[in-house]
Amino acid sequence: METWFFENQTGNFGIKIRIKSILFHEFSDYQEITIYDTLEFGKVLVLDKAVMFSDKNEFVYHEMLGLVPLFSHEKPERILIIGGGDGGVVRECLKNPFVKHIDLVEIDKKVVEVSKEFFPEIACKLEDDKVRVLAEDGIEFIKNISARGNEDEKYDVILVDSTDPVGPAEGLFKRDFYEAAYGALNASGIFTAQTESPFFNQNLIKDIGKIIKEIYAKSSLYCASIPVYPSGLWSFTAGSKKYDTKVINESYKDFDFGRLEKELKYYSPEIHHSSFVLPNFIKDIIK
Ligand code: AG3
Repeated sequence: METWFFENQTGNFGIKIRIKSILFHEFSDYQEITIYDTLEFGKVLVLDKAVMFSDKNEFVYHEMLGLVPLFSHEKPERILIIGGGDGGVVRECLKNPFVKHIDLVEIDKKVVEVSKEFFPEIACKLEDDKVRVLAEDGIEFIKNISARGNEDEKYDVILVDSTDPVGPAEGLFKRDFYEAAYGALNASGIFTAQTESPFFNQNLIKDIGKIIKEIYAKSSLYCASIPVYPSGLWSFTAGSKKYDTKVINESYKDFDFGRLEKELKYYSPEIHHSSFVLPNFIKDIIK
């Protein structure tokens, strides 16, 4: 008998993935967590019925969310990741030579636990000496840092690796969160968030783009192709106090990207630049 998992992505459209078995299923304090073993994509993590990643193509999202902002920053030493309990973005950030410390603030500690158990290649750096994992509410965390105004606590880069803007992640798509993130960043800090599909979430991308433009000196949007996400095309929105996120910072002019080639399956200096080249319909969304 064939068994399929369906994700209803828009209410009128979705994807189906043929599954070999269900490896894990549980309701945590925050969400429904399911892990499938699938024929096409290997293991797949599903939160509240939405696919978060698959073994076969997680690299696209994690490399692009982690590396584009970091390599446009001159010296990203302190990083904050909100969400991302699977550890994929942590793994990527540690490929940047300047990173000294990463705080990962994931509200649902169950996501961290199951990722370590079922996705060791993704969660592989969660125990690294440079990494601190906190099971806290990311919104509160950022608001507190911003309110305290203690320069030593602030970050060079803040990354939001969230689920869709429903349920536990809703507040991560709101203006007061973006303002608090600004306050928790150093004077030349960069903020980047995953901002859904340019085909299906145009209003969301437009609204976030507008807010980021108002708050930050520079704003930008870049895309990557992720087969298991709604429409397969995904957007990331960046706000920057100083650096141009579209270009790799001069501080990497002697950095040997070739050395990372084996570890990087999507990101490269060429992809960094080309991911900001947008088709007209996306330019229209953010203009
Ligand atoms: N976070 C973004 C997943 C959004 C996918 N949406 C959907 N399938 N409806 C992924 C977290 C990976 N660290």
